[in-house]
Amino acid sequence: MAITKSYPQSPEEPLVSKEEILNDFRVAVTSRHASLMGRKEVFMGKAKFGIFGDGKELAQIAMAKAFQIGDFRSGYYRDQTFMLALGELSVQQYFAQLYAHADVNAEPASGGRLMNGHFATRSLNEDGSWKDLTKSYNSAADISPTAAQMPKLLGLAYASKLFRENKGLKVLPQFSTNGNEVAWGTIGNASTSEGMFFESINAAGVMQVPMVISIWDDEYGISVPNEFHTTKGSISEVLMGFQRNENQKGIEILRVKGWDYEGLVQAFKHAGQLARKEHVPVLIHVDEMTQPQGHSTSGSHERYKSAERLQWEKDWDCIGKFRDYIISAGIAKDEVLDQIESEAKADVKKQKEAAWNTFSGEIKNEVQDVVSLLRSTGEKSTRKVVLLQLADDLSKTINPVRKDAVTAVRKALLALRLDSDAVKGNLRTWYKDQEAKNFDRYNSHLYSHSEWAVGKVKEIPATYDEKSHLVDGREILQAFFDYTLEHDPRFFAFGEDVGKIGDVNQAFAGLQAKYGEQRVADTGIRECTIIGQGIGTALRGLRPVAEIQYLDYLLYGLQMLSDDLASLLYRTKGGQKAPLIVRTRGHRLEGVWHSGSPMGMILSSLRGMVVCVPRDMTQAAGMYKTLLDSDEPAIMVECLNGYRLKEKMPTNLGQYTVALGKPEILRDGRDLTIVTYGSMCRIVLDAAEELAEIGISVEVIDVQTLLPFDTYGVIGHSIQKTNRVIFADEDVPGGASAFMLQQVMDEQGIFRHLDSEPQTIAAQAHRPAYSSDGDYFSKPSVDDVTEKAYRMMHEANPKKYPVI
Ligand SMILES: Cc1ncc(C[n+]2csc(CCOP(=O)(O)OP(=O)(O)O)c2C)c(N)n1
Ligand SMILES: [Mg+2]
Repeated sequence: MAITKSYPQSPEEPLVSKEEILNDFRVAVTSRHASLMGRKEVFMGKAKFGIFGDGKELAQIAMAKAFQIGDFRSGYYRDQTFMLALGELSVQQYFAQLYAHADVNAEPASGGRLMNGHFATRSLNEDGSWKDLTKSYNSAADISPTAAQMPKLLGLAYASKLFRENKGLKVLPQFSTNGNEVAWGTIGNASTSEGMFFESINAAGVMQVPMVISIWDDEYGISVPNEFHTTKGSISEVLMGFQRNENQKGIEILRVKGWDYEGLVQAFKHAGQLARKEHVPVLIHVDEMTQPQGHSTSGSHERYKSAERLQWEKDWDCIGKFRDYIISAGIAKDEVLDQIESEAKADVKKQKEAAWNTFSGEIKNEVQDVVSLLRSTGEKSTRKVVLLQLADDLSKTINPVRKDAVTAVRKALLALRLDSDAVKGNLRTWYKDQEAKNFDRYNSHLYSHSEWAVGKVKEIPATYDEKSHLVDGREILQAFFDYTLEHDPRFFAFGEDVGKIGDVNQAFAGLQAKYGEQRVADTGIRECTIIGQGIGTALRGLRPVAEIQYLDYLLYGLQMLSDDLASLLYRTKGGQKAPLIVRTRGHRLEGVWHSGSPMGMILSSLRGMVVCVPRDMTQAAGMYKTLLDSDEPAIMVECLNGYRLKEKMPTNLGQYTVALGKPEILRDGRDLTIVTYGSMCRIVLDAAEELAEIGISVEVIDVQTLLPFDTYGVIGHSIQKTNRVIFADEDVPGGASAFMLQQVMDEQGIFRHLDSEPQTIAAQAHRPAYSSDGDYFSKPSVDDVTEKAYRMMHEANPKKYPVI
């Protein structure tokens, strides 16, 4: 091993008492037996997939010792022992997740929505309000993509820095005790090859945040050994340039073996103290770990590990080594350890059975209800044979799941289509009942259900007086941010060039000087971790605005937004929220990478977030206010070409709101409705003016938000009047214009009101070419909109509107 690091030790003062060591042994073997039995459950067909924490037990027990109330974890699927050691997971809950028990009382991390090995604590009360996070052990909700736990880890740690350094946050005692909380991360050795790992490590070193990141190194990432993952085959060795020294800040890097109980306890204790006290990031490379059962239930490691390696893993198994240590240190004899182990094993078995009985019991009851309903309905119906067959098949299903009962009922209802309501009424009622229950089990919580849902924020119109003068759009945002920084201590903003110059379009100009670096901050060029910084701080009760300089660069952060933020409320079934606002600017300006409008991409990947597309900065400021009064995560796409356009300064900035999901009619018309948003509003309004001159009356609607989409039915109402509609934007064809059409067709039943085929206007399928002509030939112009509308009218009345 190239680096061995020493950390302060005090041999005369025992780190851990005898009782604690024996308890640690109990936790370790409990966890191990949970892994062993978990794998068997999958092979018996009682669960679909399993991934376990065997081989990583000892380090996690050490980490749990250093983890304090108020701290946060952001880790991955191997961390069951840590969660068990903290008491934040019971073996029964562990198995409930393995079986996918769709009930938060049985499976509090995700209500059965996530595969096993995805851990989370619940930060929210049932009504969506925050709990006191300083009184609990906290674990951010895990996600599966490797290394994606890293960016939000940075944010969780950054929050401590803000809580410690920003005195204005003392008014929020339920989220922090003077920034003493450490954010603890875990990651597998192979996953450190991901870019977001390096981005997070670098940012942590720059920002000096209290984060302890542990690498569980078992030499493999599924079948691929370290030599294919990591330069020099050792992550701590390659990271040595980050090591802090007397003259330079950086990261404290420790290395310790996964079977070395004392070494682990010392390393984690030291790391925790350093991070907590001095806000220094620490990396602990825990190597020589094993995987007794291989990677997961999907395959066996005998296929790719040599006999020699497999033998080594047996010899260096951390629990075996722990046992040797306990015996050689004279703490306990073999018999005592055997006794502990057999008790632990029996306990795991008991809890596993309890989990299975509660999970399968519920389903068995549903199945029995359906079998008897099918039989009793069959007796009365003309389709007796079919129904009795369905009942028979269902009653014989081994390990039935909920779907088996529901699908039998749906098939029965189809078979009974000609039977009377009296015959099939009971089956129908059962199905309707279950539909509501299953919606709650599997589909709820994509958006907030709380009193702070965006739809519940009171609409307050902007006001103006005779002194309201025309200013650049960016000045409206600047005044809004100024007001909000003054009045809302939770609010802060960061991003590339946001701090000193107040963003590239100067909506924060002068505000860092006025409110300090904790409120308006520059970051490195690292979109992925800018998003993570936002998610982590929002998870801890703050209200960050994370800026992505141009919409086109959102792609770097999109994975975090999609996998983590957008799915957070859903995948925890209301257990966690992170009301982050992502601020960016897009639509038309200049060239391939500064004028994108990939709204379809956003819509497809960010369900669970609010998507605001304001046409100007007045609307944007009102939307920001609505979002800050709500508890939902959002993305705000400001118009890139709008910062210097003149708008009238409202008198109630920081107070007025914009109702989200409520389109605004910008121009009344009779012949045709054009629905649009963002920078296209002005283009469509200009086209409407041109069309008015030739006698075509166009109603122009700005949707304002794409998610939620027209929850007020404004567009359908307009189409009932005009009977014609075009959806226009500057995304690619089939992007957000197609989304708007689908929404109005499916949700507002407009088909019967249409006299013309509904149409879309979009940009060319390629990226926009550079400069004014590039824009004209790439993006929809006033001419394009006018002609498309005219052609629609020509088809309706060729005499009045001849071919042009
Ligand atoms: C982004 C992404 N790529 C690939 C995978 C599939 N995958 C799951 S675990 C894994 C190996 C991870 O190995 P390591 O980080 O060493 O953790 P270990 O499982 O060994 O503890 C891979 C490739 C994934 N989950 N996410
Ligand atoms: Mg590994």
